Order: sequence, then structure tokens, then C-alpha cells
Amino acid sequence: MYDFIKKQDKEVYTALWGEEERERDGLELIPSENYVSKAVREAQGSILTNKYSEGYPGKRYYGGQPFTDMAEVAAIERAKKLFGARFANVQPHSGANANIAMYFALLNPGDTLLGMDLSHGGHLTHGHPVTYITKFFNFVRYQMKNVETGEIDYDEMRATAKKHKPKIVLAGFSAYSRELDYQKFVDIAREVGAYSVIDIAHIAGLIAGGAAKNPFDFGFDVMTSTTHKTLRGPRGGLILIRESEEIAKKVDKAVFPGLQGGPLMHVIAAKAVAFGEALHPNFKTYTAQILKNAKAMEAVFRAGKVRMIAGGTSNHLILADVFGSLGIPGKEAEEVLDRAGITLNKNVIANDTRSPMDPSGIRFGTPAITTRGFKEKESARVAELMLMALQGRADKVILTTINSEVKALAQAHPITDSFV
Ligand code: DSN
Repeated sequence: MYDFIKKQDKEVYTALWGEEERERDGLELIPSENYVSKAVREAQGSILTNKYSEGYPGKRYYGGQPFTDMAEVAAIERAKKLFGARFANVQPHSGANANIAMYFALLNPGDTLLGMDLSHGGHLTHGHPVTYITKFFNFVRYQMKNVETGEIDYDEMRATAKKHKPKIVLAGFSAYSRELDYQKFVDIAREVGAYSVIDIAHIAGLIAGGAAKNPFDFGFDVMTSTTHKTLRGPRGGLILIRESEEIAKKVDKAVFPGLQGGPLMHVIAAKAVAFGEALHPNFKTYTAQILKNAKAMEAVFRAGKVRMIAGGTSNHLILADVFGSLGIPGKEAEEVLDRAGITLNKNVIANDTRSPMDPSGIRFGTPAITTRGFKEKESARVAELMLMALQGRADKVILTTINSEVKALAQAHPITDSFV
């Protein structure tokens, strides 16, 4: 593997092999990461990276497009089938780009969007002041009413919507562990004449595999997503439109030529391959197991008396208040667990008393270990090892022993090449 890189570029070769070993021997618990198939990697590393294809299938600006069109049409048709969408745009380079394109498609500068507060689970691109999109649009927020159950304050959300008249009511999150009441979002959007949009980046795979409800069944107008989290595809973005051709045209225009130039055709081919895998019956089993494994980890954390934001999980991720429960700041917890071979991320929690760079929480989840073939028993053991490492963090021997068990667990469940 990497034979040509080895011959011409030692530095990159070393980086690639380092990452191969890190992924092979460690456990990946960052809930937005996954291991893709060899087929996805072949497509992403393919010859299609050579081609410029501005435009859309059948309507390109440059010649020589029969095979790029074939790949993009496959990606579009499969995405539509997976999510029950009438239209799909598979060109956004990332989830952030998908959201920004969706904003420019549906809003005019100065318009308002109602989205979830970052510290309650929302994403930077849902209107955090550090992002440049706040220079163009006005963002107002909703939060959880009860941080211990995860219940969203829908009454407050409705009141905010009535007061600020947003043009978009945005559901979706990057650090929230419960199901949203989709009907309430759609109803509130309709009451104020807004588009209902949901960012499904984290749970796209769960929806595609039938392990989570499909927001389109509740009448959402648009879904934005990434393709590399639970959906287990290449790193990239996706926009799905339930029904409206008018919205679909605006979205296409916003993605290209509005914001992006040439689409990444090699990535689009890899998206098509991943969507094909997600249509396979095995994907249903995979996504059901993601949830079972998260529940198994939740049980261990509950028994260990660690406070979980929203009281636990109904999806693939858990947000744990390690500072409040164990007196360990999130940053230190991330570093300790890294030393034990377990990768996750520090995360701000609702009403955090600490700073975003050194918050109170950690966020972890099961999409990647489930891809490795972990079931409930192994997942529960990982959670036990996490607590042992955090509690015994001052003892190098304990961390070394845990690291050995983590490595053994990882090597007993090698990363699979194919899922179909
Ligand atoms: N960085 C992604 C995540 O980890 O959820 C969101 O952009």
C-alpha cells in the first residue's frame, strides 16, 4: 500500500502509515467519525480527481463529461431513494458548505434564522458569532428547557419565532443525544411562514438505515447533511429537498455558481458508492447496532454515576459532564483517554462554567466501533475502561494496562474492507 508515495514522498508516507496504525490499534469514539469501505476509498482516490465539471449532469460548462455525469447521477438517485427526497444536490464540499449554500438559497441578507444554541447542541454554522455567516444573516436561538432530560423548550421556541419572524426554522445538532419533536419544528415554521430545515449531519446514517425517524415524514422542506458520519461515506456535504422544485432550483444555484466552483467528482463518486452501501440491507443492521452500543455505554456511565447531558442517549452519542461528576476537565479527560488509546473530544455542555477550549464535558459515540463489529458487550467494556482510565489517571501503570486492553480489543475487531 502507498507504494508510489513511498517512492517519492517520505514525509507524507510516514503520516499515512502513522494514521493507519493509529486507527488500527486505537478505538475511535468521536461520534462524527467512521471507517469507510475500501470501495469508498478507491472512488475517492480515483482518476475523477482530474476532471473539471462545473454545472450539473447534462448541463456542464466543459466537455468530456459522460463519466462524471454517470457518477453524479448515481449519487443523486441513490441519495433521493435513501431519504425519500424528490431532489438532491451532492456537490457541497462539506456540511458547512451545505448549510451556507442552503442559507443563501433561502434567505436574503438581513433575514433571520432560528437555530439551536451551540452550547445546547447546535453547530457553529447554525449561527455562532465566530462564523462569517452572522455578517449576512441574523440568528436567534432556542435551547433545552430541561438539561437533565434534553427536552427542548418548544414554547419558548414558538414565542421567539413569533417575535423575530425567522425565514428558516432550523432543527439539527452536533452534540445532542435525544430525538427532536419534528412535528413541533414543522408546525412552528408553518405558523410563522418559515422554511423548515434540518441539519441531519450526525444522524443521516441512522435515518437512512431506519434506526431514526425520517424528518421528511413530518414535512420538513429541506435536509442538509455531511456524508462521512453515521452515513459512513467520504468527507463531504449533501442537500436534500423533499418536494419543492422551486427550492431545489435555488439550492442548485446557490451551490454552483453561487458558492463553489468545480465539484469534487472523485468525492461525488465515493458518495455514490457509500449511498449504494447504505441501501444494502446490512446497513439497517449496522445502524440498529449503533444505538444498542450507545445504550450499553450509557448504562455503564449511569452505574458510574457520571452525569450525562439530556440524561443519556437515544441516538449514537453521549455527552458526559466529567468535570461536574468526576472533577476532571474535559480537556484533561480527552488527553488521558488519548493516552489509553481511546479517541474522543472535549465538548462544551449546556450552561458550562468553563471555557470552550477547556470545557466540562466529553462527547463520544458508537458509529466507528460499531463498524469494527463491536456489540453491546465490547461497547460496555470500552465504557468501563474509560471510567477506569479517568479515575486512575494519575497512575501510569493503570493507563498502560488499559492501553494494552484497548489495543487487544481493537486488533480483535479489525477495520473491515467491505460492508456488502
Ligand atoms: N466537527 C463535526 C462534529 O464533530 O460534530 C461537526 O462539524
